[in-house]
Amino acid sequence: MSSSTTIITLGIAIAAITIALIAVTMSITTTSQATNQNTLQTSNIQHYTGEKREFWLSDSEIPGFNETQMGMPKDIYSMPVMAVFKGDKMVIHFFNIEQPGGDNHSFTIFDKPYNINVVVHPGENTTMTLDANTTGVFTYYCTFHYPTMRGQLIVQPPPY
Ligand SMILES: [Cu+2]
Repeated sequence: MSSSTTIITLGIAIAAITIALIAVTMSITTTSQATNQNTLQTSNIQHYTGEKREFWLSDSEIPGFNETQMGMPKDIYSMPVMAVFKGDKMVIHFFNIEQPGGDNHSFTIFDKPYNINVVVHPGENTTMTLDANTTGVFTYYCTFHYPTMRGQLIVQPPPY
């Protein structure tokens, strides 16, 4: 092999190695771009951020209920269940629809972590807000008309 042939062969070999290196580098770049894209897509998934949910609640009574015979009040809530998702902000409008001189009613939750106790007089109403930040089933009740006047607040896990 002459020295010029050796140089040419060496040159070709060096060129081939360079091209191979460039190809490998490009493929690494491409892979990392794909990884970045995947990361981006994952972080783009929407998580439930909660909604404002409004409720209109009042006192009511069980028709034909004999308080003396039953040994408990005839009073109940107009809604025995309120269901929301964790992350929701509840707005509860609570009405006492008694005639003047009638009973007081309360909306009370002492099941932790919720802590609320509001009394409304006959003919009056109030609006409460409650951040549903803990899942579970929680009892709401009227302190004046237990055990009939009560309901369940259901806070479900977020839908997505
Ligand atoms: Cu009551």
